[in-house]
Amino acid sequence: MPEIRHSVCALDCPDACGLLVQVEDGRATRLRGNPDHPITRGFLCAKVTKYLDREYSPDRLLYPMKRAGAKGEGKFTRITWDEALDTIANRLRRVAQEWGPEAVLPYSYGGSMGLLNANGMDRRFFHRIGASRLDRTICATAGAAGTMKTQGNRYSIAPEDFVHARLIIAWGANVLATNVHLWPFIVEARRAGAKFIVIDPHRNRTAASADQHLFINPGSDKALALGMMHVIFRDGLEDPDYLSRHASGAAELREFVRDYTPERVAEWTGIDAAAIETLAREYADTQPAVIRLNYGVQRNPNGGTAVQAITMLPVVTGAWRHQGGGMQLSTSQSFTLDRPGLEMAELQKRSPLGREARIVNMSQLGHALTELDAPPVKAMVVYCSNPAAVAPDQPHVLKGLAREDLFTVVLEQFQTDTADFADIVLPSTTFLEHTDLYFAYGHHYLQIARPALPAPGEAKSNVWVFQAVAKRMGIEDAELHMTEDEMIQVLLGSGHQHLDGITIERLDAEHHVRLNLPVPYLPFVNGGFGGPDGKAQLSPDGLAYAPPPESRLGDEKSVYPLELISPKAHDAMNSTFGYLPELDAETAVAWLHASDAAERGISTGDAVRLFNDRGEVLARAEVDGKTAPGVVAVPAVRWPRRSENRAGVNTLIADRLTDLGGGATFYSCLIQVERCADQ
Ligand SMILES: Nc1nc2c(c(=O)[nH]1)N[C@H]1C(S)=C(S)[C@@H](COP(=O)(O)OP(=O)(O)OC[C@H]3O[C@@H](n4cnc5c(=O)[nH]c(N)nc54)[C@H](O)[C@@H]3O)O[C@H]1N2
Ligand SMILES: Nc1nc2c(c(=O)[nH]1)N[C@H]1C(S)=C(S)[C@@H](COP(=O)(O)OP(=O)(O)OC[C@H]3O[C@@H](n4cnc5c(=O)[nH]c(N)nc54)[C@H](O)[C@@H]3O)O[C@H]1N2
Ligand code: SF4
Ligand SMILES: [Mo]
Repeated sequence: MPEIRHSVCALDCPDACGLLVQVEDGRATRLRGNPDHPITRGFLCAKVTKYLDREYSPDRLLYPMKRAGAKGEGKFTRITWDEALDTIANRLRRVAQEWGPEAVLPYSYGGSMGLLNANGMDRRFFHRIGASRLDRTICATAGAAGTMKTQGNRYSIAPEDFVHARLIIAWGANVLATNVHLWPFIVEARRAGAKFIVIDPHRNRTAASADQHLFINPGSDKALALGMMHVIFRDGLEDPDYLSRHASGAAELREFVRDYTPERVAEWTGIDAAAIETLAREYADTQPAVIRLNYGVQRNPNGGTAVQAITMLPVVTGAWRHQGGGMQLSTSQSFTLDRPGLEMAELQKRSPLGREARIVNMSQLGHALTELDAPPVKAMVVYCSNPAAVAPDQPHVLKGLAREDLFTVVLEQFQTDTADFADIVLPSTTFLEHTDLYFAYGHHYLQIARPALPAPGEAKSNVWVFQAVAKRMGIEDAELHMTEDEMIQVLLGSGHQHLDGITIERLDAEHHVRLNLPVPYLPFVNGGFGGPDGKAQLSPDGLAYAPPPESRLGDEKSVYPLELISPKAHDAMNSTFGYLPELDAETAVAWLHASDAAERGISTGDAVRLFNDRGEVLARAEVDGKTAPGVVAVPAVRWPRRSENRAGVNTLIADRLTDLGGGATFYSCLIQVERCADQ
């Protein structure tokens, strides 16, 4: 008889699906979505439906290894865990003695969303040794900062409430690819008559399925939001009662947006003035109206203030009053777990450093590894991330990783490019093999997962590794040797009302437990904003629009005429499935507009080179009008080692930061495209 075990998908996705793993004779034979999970509803995305292939892939890393060739070459020999742990403990100790503990840099992001394995014992370990602190900016900090500016907190409506909306705008949000469990709620709303509009520079599957798709120039969303507010105030479509009770700065905002006429905004955004007028009026006149904003809008130098401006819209129109109205960017702040208690920044005081360590921005890793001084980075420990593929300014990242004097440890499931540059590679468990607690950034259910499958070979969880290294370094502090359940107890012990009644026993019994939020959950129906006066902040300080410097309208003069975006691939999860050759069908492709292709003598299927001063990337052209003229899209992220010249799309992308939140600006890049000569 097959046994069914519960788990949770740990990939970096808002849906945080509940999983059912069918196990026969100790081996998983089927993976499916939990039909009882109110958001998962029994189905999974295409990539995780096939996750057992990844779980049992012959390419899984099974044993600790040490480097046996040049950095980057990928030659390794098997060693024991004893040797691996001793080497790491000795090198980290030596680096700290010689250069100071801040010469050690942790590097991690979203390979797993598990709180214990990616945001728990690792943090305690690095704080306790006094390592540099990593500012984890690569994905969402610009949007978080922009939301905070307007709302003062980051609450969002629940996905279930989208069914009540009568107008839904997916704004820089590729729902069908990156958040597919929202889709059934959108379908239900549309059946009841809702209109679905997509604002995106790329006609992806979501845009192609919409009632209306507005092609927007990358990085011009702030201008569009200001233009919409111009029309709304000009035509008296705002909600004066909501504004007077729950917002401050509305009068200044009204003055400020007078300059943002639809005609002016049309020039920046590439959306014609009449369409901007219609969009604004439809948005203000239709209730409930909801904006599904996603992180696509904030990966450009205007990204933080763009989100700040967009989050003003439902305040101005009072959309927050209605069930199914308002905004969803991330639901994560509703999970008021005791994260500080888990991470224990105070352990820095107990470290040899004795104070707070310096902060290194992960979006500028190339700079950190090649230019940072006092102290330079001399040791790096990478887990849940593949910076050689995902970080901007790839040439400098690879140059830094190739440094002979840099000691690099990589905890991985697969032999990524980053692992190729390691001195020591440690085999990691997958989410099906270890215990963890999961919040979600697209719904309101907290979940626990216990190991559903045995770890293959000698793979270990990150929690185990950081505890073991601490022991080898002679660090016996109890905080570094807690059990996983003790760490979960800490997380649940914040005392916040959203966690009322949620215990580890309940999580184990029910697998997913809804946060203690009212039904329906209307976060701002009666105000409730987090600013000092409890009101939404509409002051337009810092909101003036200028095109991104590195864009066709930008002031950074460039000989490169095309704007490059590299949004998420449908069948990928950042670089997580990059070992699969079949993924190249999506991630080795450059979508070009027919006019740009014709000018360059390029047809579908041609080998092309994309280049700028930073480097060159090889791809295959697809010409089909999925972008507007002047815009090229390359779905991300291909493993550099899968390409002929070991250069992924991030080769072309600068390490410039966003205006708020210090985020990466992946979707702000100028390039030229050429047909490869010899074909
Ligand atoms: N299938 C799949 N799912 C994923 C991921 C994946 O790699 N693949 N990655 C996960 C991660 S880490 C994240 S952060 C989320 C992200 O989820 P999303 O934010 O939905 O994904 P992105 O592709 O980054 O951006 C969304 C859309 O924004 C568009 N866009 C780019 N620039 C602009 C702009 O300036 N303005 C506007 N309006 N739109 C713009 C892109 O063309 C894209 O269609 O998805 C998660 N889910
Ligand atoms: N050009 C371009 N670049 C981008 C983006 C883009 O849209 N375009 N998106 C950016 C965004 S939004 C993000 S979030 C980043 C994502 O960047 P990352 O979070 O670094 O990338 P992933 O590829 O999701 O995962 C990294 C690795 O984690 C490993 N992993 C998974 N689980 C575990 C575990 O439990 N333990 C250990 N040790 N390892 C584990 C996986 O095997 C995988 O190789 O990429 C960014 N880079
Ligand atoms: S990647 Fe997202 S949609 Fe796919 S199974 Fe995981 S949580 Fe669900
Ligand atoms: Mo992300």
